[in-house]
Amino acid sequence: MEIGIIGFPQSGKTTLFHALARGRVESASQGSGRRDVHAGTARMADRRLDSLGDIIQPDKVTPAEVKYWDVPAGSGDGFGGRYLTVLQGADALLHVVRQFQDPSVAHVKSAVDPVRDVADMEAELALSDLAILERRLERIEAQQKGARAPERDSLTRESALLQRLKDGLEQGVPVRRQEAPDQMADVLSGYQFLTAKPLLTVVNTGEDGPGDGMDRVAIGGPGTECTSLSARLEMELTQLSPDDEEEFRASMGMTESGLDRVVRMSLRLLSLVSFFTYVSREVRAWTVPEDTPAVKAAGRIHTDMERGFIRAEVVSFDDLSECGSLAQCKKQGLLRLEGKGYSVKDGDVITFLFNT
Ligand SMILES: Nc1nc2c(ncn2[C@@H]2O[C@H](COP(=O)(O)OP(=O)(O)O)[C@@H](O)[C@H]2O)c(=O)[nH]1
Ligand SMILES: [Mg+2]
Repeated sequence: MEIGIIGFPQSGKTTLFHALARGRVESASQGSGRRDVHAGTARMADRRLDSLGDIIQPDKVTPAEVKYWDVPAGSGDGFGGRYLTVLQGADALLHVVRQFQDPSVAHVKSAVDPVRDVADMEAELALSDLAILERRLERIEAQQKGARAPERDSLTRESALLQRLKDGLEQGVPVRRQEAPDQMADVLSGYQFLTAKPLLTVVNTGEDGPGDGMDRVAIGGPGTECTSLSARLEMELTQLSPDDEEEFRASMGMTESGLDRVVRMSLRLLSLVSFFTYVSREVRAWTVPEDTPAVKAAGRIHTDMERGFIRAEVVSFDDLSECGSLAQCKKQGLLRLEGKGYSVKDGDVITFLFNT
């Protein structure tokens, strides 16, 4: 899973990025730009994985990972060049919106106004999509001139769809809220429109917690989520030992790490589920889209496992944690044998049997 972090200058993007990546940051240049785009990986916190470690006592526990890109932006005329390339490749976008009032941190605009920034970012994303749409519409028009009948028909259909999306965008409706015929889904996904991507809005509240107007910031609708945290506080907490961190959070009345929440909401936004494997004394978490068949889930681990798939032995995390051991689950008949087409559920603990 890859997530592009966007937001206006001084909103806290880089701070949040470093907190999520906990120091595991690489610089990557996309295209020929002078400034690097930073990428980092974060482990996906999952309490179930921790307790599987306690039950199974493996040599190694490996969480699933998510990759974040820190994409500086906010030029006012849409995303372009290498930034656009990075964002188009992302599965979801995370918009950091500044709400914290800190006189020592300059603001590029006259005043802190999260509601305005949410609207401005929507416009920025829409501008990027409009530029792509316009280029494509022009090219289609040129192609139609020399095209034969069947090809011309499909170009006409595509052009009608793109024109409709463009009209919608110009009226302020993001592509993710627009309807397109099912048979155009492939065409549409090829464009990687930014306003079609799932969007997680993270309001950076500052250390004092949410101020007024949070409810106005929350943008809604399918494919969007909204949460709040203090990027600086989360960053500082990553410097503490896990015990100290928990103690601090408890003393502040924070039940959950803001970073864990961001990861959890991202998974939900992308309709991903987690399953767990135990192989060669390693317990490991994986993520796949909801309704992934077992044989495809096996393929995530190794292509050989997909090719030689025989069956999957499945127990739910809840059953396993209740029984206390895999052997006990087997005895109680809670270990199920499932075939290729079984759709993997969140929390499944799976052993794949396969021919090599
Ligand atoms: N007071 C306060 N300052 C913050 C918070 N998050 C970020 N900052 C500060 O805001 C400034 C800009 O943050 P940065 O992450 O570089 O923003 P970016 O331009 O969006 O990448 C830095 O000085 C941060 O320390 C926060 O939660 N509270
Ligand atoms: Mg930055």
